[in-house]
Amino acid sequence: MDKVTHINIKKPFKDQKPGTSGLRKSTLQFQEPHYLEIFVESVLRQINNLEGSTLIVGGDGRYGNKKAIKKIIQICAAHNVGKIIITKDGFLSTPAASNLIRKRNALLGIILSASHNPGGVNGDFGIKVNISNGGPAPEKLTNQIYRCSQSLLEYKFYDFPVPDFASQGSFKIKEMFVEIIDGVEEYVSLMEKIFDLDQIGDYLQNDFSIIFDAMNAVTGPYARELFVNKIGLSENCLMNSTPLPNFGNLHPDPNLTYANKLADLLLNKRSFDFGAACDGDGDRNMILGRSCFVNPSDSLAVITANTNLIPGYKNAMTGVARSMPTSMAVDCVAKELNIPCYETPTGWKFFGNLLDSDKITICGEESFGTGSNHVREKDGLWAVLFWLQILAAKKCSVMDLMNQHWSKFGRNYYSRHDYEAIPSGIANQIYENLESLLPNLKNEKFSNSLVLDADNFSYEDPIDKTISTNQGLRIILENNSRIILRLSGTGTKGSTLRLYFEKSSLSNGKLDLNPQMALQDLITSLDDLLNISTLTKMNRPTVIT
Ligand code: VG1
Ligand code: CO
Repeated sequence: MDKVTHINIKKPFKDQKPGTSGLRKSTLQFQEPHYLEIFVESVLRQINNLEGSTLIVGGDGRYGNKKAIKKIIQICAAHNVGKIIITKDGFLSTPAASNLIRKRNALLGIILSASHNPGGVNGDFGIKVNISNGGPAPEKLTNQIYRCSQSLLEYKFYDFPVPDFASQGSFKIKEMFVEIIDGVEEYVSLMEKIFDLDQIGDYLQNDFSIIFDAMNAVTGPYARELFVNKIGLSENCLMNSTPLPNFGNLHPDPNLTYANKLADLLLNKRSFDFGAACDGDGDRNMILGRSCFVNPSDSLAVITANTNLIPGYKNAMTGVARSMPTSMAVDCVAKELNIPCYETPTGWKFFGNLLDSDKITICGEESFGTGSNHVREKDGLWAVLFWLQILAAKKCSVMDLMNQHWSKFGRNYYSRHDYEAIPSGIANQIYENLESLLPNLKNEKFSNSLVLDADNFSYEDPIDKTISTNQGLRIILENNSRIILRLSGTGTKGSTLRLYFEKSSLSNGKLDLNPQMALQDLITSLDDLLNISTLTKMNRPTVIT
C-alpha cells in the first residue's frame, strides 16, 4: 500500500555545504544511500508555507537526473507540496527554470546540475536551490540548509512508483499534482519577446555563418528550437546538440580549453563568422568571432553599451553590476551611460536583490556569465542572441565590434588563470601566504606601480544589508591594475586556485596586444611573490581565459 514512509539514518552527513552555486559533489557521493534525500529534506524544512505550494524541478540531463527527480517527487508528496512542475525527460536549463519559477509563481525551484563540471558515473552531480524570485538561494538560506543537514537523521517520502515523464501530461501522487510540460516552449517565447528574431534571421541567412556548441548538454533542444525552427537555419549550425548523460565525455565548460574544437573552428580554421557555446546547465556562454575570442568581461561591457539595439531593453537601463573579479570594462560603459555600476562578490545570488529592486538591468561575471532582469540566473542562449542582434543591427563582424568598442571606451586587458584540482594543502598555503602579506603590501612597489590597497573583499548588500566577508584577496595598484586571488567554490576534487589579472583602460593605441603579453609583468610579479609555479609544480595553469 502507498504510504508516507519515515527513514532513519545512523550518522548525519557533515559535508553538505553548498558552494558558490549549490551543493556539488561526485556522482558516486550522490549515489550513496540517503545522501540526496537528506539534502532535499533539509531544504524543504527551511521553507515556510510549503504545504499546497508549487515547485519547479528539473535538471541538465546528466547521469542520475531522472532518478533524482523521482526521489524529489516522492519526498515533496510526503511534505504535502501542492504541485510540482517537471519537464519532458526532466530536461530543464537553469535560466529556463528561473523563468518557470517566475511565470508559474512557484515557491521554490530544485535544479539538478553540477553546471560546467563533467557528468557521468565518474563525473559530478549537484543540486541548485532557487527561491521564488527565480534566483539562487541567498547565503542566509543556504547556511540554514547546511546547518540542518549536519545533524539531520531522518526524512520522509511517499512510497509510490513515480510514472515516467517522457511526454507532456500530468499525474497525481497522494494529494500532489505533477504536471509535465515542454521545458523549451516558455523559454523560447520569452526570448521572442526580448529579441527581434526576424532581424537576426535576415542577417544570418545572408552570408553570416554561425555555429553553436551545446557540448552534449542541456541547451541542444533550446538552440534547435531557436536557430533551426524559429530563425530558419539548417541543422548544421548546431554541434553536440543531443543531451547525453555523460555529455559524451566532454567537460561542458565553455572556455578555450574545454570547448577547444569550437575554438579551433573559429580561431585557427576560421570556418565561421560567429561561434558560441554554453555549459552543462545552459547558464554560461562563450562568444567567438572569426579569429576573435571575446573575453567574458568584455562581453558584459559590449552588451551594456548596446542595449538600445535590443527591443527588450530600449531606454530601460537602470544600472549594471559585475562580480568583483570581473574586469572594469563595464565600469567605463556605465560611466559613459551615466548609470550606477555595482561590484558584488562572485556568484549569481548576489545580483538577486539588485535585480528585484530594479537597481540594475544587466549583470555579469568574468566566468562566462551574463544576464539581465528577464530572469534571475545568468543565461547562455540569451547572451548569444544578444550578440547576434547587435551584429545584425550594426551589420559588422565580431572583431569590428570589439575594435569599435575598445577605441571608444579603452581596453581593459584581462585574464584568469585557473590551477584546477591541485592538492588542497598547497592551494591553502598559497592563499594564506598572500593573506598574511596583504597588510605589508600597501604603498610598496609591485610590478611597475605602487600598491594602493590590498585587502580581502567584503560586501554589504545595499538592500538587505547582509555582510559577506572573505570574498577574494585583492591587490589594487596605483595605475588601476588589479590582481585577485580566490579559491573556487564549485570544484569537487582537491582545490582550484583562481588568479585574475587586469590592466585598466589602456587607450593609448596599444589595443591589439595579446592579453598574456600585456599582463606579463603582473603575472611574473605575483609568481615572484607567492612561488605559485614552484609550489604547484606546474609551469602553466590548467585553464587560461
Ligand atoms: C564559478 C565562477 C562563478 C560562478 C560559479 C557558478 O565559481 O567563478 O563566477 O558564479 O562558478 O557558475 P567558483 O567559486 O568556482 O569560482 V555555474 O555555471 O556553476 O552556475
Ligand atoms: Co552553469
